[in-house]
Amino acid sequence: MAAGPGSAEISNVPAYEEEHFVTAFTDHGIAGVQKYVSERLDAWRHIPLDIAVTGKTGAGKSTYINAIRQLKVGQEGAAYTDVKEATKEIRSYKHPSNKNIVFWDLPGVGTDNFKRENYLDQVNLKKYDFFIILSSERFSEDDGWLATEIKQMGKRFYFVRTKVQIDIVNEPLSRETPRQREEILDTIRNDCKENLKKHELSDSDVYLIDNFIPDDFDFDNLQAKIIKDAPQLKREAIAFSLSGRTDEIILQKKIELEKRIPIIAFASAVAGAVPLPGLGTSVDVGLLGQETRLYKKQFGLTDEAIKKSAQILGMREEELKQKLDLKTFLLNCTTKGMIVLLREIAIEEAAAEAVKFVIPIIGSAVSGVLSYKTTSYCLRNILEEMYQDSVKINKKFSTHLAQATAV
Ligand SMILES: Nc1nc2c(ncn2[C@@H]2O[C@H](COP(=O)(O)OP(=O)(O)OP(=O)(O)O)[C@@H](O)[C@H]2O)c(=O)[nH]1
Ligand SMILES: [Mg+2]
Repeated sequence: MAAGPGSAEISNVPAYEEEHFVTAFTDHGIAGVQKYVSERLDAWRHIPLDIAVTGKTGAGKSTYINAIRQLKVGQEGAAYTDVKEATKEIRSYKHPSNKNIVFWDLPGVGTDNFKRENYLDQVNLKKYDFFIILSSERFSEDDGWLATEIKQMGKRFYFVRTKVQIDIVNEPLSRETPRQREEILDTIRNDCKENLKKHELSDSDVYLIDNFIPDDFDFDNLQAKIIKDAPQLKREAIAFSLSGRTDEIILQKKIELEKRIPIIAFASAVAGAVPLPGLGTSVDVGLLGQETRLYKKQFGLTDEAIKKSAQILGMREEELKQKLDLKTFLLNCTTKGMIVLLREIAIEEAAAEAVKFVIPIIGSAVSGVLSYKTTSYCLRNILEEMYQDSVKINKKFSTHLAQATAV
């Protein structure tokens, strides 16, 4: 957009956000900016996302949805699965931490009830945002057909081969000279790719999973890729709703959280900031505390989450915090806590940051710019520390898992 009065150059606020800020301010003043920012920060919770899980009967569609929702058949709300054709009508399942993300459990293609020629109309493929095609054992003609139809509709799909642990367990039972795990997985992956290539779908990624071992194989990589591919708001919605604990997912969460910082810093500079006695600047500490709470939740660093992690690792909470040298559990997200933190984080450091920019609406007014810089400096520090803590816990989980499986 064209630069507004007194704003020659904007550095940190993305252009599409900036436009909204200026409109909100022009139309409704500071109250308008406050309203916009609060709605914008919460928007990810309300973005609808419809994910279709499709594939042949028995491929593991319903079991995959249960795995995402951490449920087993028989538990309340779990999808019904069976060793025979199980899902005979389309059902939807809400994501456990975001009711607007909906997984659609589609019946298997190619059964008597859902023949290929009627399948597309019966399941109304057009209504979904993207597709997860599950395939078990051999790549089938139906798999190739489904992938082609989805691609022709201009929609995205992820090709997933399920039940890979069975192949690994079967190997020594069936071969005189069993192959190593990686070799088996490569063989499966290459076979899927070759078959997709035959359907002119050579650019499709293939994910290998086992629904009963979601901590292993590509289960989390698939989720991370889905986030990367999604448009911005949907990407936030997925990233903030995931519960996976791989480095990749933690990193994706950090990337998405980082993008919110200029918005919060901007809000702090323009509206709602309270002067901080003795600090020479104003910061919206309420917003700062609210965002820090979100970080804690996202990185599994709430008191409750740390307690659960300690239990899984067979440690006492205090022991976990000390051994991993966790820093952020001390962070108090109340207004008072945030003011203490702001005092601790050298405000001069924030002010001295070399970034030169002018903020829309407030131009280069010293107080506004300082507030922006302080808020953004502070949030970036908190985010980095929490990210590091989360990575440390994740590493500990990985070694714990490796030790447990080695026994
Ligand atoms: N070992 C293993 N078994 C799986 C996996 N996924 C599914 N199963 C089993 O495979 C069978 C079929 O799974 P479902 O989830 O019912 O398959 P579906 O694709 O929903 O089948 P329909 O509803 O008939 O279309 C069940 O016995 C599951 O327990 C997996 O990743 N590993
Ligand atoms: Mg099913």
